[in-house]
Amino acid sequence: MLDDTICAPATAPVHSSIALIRISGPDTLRAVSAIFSNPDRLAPRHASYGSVADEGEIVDDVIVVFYKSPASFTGEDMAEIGCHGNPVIVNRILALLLRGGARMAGPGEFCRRAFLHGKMDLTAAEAINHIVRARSDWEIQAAIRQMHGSLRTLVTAMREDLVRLKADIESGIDFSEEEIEFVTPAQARGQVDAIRESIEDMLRRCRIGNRLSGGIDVPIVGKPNVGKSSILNLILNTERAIVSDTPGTTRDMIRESVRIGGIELNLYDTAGIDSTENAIEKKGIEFSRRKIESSPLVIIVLDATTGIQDADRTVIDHASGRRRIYLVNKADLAGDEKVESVIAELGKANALSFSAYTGRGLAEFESLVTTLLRNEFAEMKDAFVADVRIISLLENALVHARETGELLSNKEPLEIIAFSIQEMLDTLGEITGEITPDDVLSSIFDRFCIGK
Ligand SMILES: Nc1nc2c(ncn2[C@@H]2O[C@H](COP(=O)(O)OP(=O)(O)OP(=O)(O)O)[C@@H](O)[C@H]2O)c(=O)[nH]1
Ligand SMILES: [Mg+2]
Repeated sequence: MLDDTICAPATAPVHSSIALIRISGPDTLRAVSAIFSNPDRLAPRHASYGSVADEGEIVDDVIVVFYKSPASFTGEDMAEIGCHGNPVIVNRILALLLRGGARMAGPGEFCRRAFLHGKMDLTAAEAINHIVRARSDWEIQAAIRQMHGSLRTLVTAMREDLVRLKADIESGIDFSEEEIEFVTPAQARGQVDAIRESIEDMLRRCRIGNRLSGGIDVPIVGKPNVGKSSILNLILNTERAIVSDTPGTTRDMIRESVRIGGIELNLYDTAGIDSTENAIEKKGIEFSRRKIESSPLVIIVLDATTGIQDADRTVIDHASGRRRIYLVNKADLAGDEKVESVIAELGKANALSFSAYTGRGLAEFESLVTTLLRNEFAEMKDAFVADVRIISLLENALVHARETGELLSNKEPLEIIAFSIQEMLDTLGEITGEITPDDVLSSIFDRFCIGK
């Protein structure tokens, strides 16, 4: 249904300085002219000042920008009405547009129309959704690159290579009796291998993006009562976790997100790790262990007043092989000499004198986290903001690529090889949306906001 005209607020329904209403579809100019005081001034890509009135009563003074098809976001006639940022005003203007024959847009409907009119491919549309939802600087940058075609360019190039290879192979089929080989089996194998490697590389980059877009998991671990919950509260600057001098206070894992150095971290306050007979505590400890194993960075908290004990060594053992930061906590109580001896005993870098009470060490901690993660995730720079849809399509394409390679090696009939290449082509085509069933489109755009 592209012959109707849709409208929606593009800004959140809150009190703010300005709000924006979008309209798209063939009836845009008429619908806007009907409610705008200066319809004669509506020229494409010009901001026109005037007011919107409802039966003689002014609703608000507004700026209207009209976009003439096809030079608009959706590719259709479009308009944007900028009014004062009050949800009551926005709703009244929308009601007038609806009365004039427009209909409320569903989630992502503007993007969907842009896609259907060839204004963008699916990787760009999905990137726009990521730009709106991203919580880290790197993700915004990756999403903008993707909106500009970083992923599409690779997929398109790969498909062009495959189309050529398939044509060569099919020509081989046509002339098979005359024994003319357009491409030798070794050449074909080489080309398929190169494409398989490109798919593997794209998959790797998509997986990095997918893993990082939810934030990086960083558990705070240590034996009971060392100050893990106090440290979480300090970093978050709120009283999120219960702190008490009773060892074993934290039993359930607490997860809170925080941004450090432009990177989203999911901090986990965990149950203190110790040998315990208490069943509930044991479960909490088991969770902590598993979290350590699945996280790229672990914060190990030690109590400077007690020094390193057996329970601490157990924790340190659990985290071996992980990237670690040691916080030698309660430095305010222990005094510098004691703290230094604990740091010396650790004998490792990344140990900081810390106090959850005074905030000592917090700035150093934040810059250490940034440095460690910058190194660890240098790859962020070329990650794609792909979700499961793209990842599973790439996985399927990889299966077909391996299959095609084997068929070539086994000198299977050329028709079968050509068919396998076609499957790879179709799968890759779904990534950009060249070949995409309607229900897939709905499931993609339904996740967008209204007005997007
Ligand atoms: N003086 C001082 N006391 C601290 C510091 N950090 C924590 N404490 C105290 O140490 C006790 C334990 O703190 P928690 O934050 O509950 O420790 P925890 O590691 O979460 O403990 P469990 O959840 O039981 O494993 C509380 O009485 C805190 O007030 C610190 O830096 N200095
Ligand atoms: Mg605790």
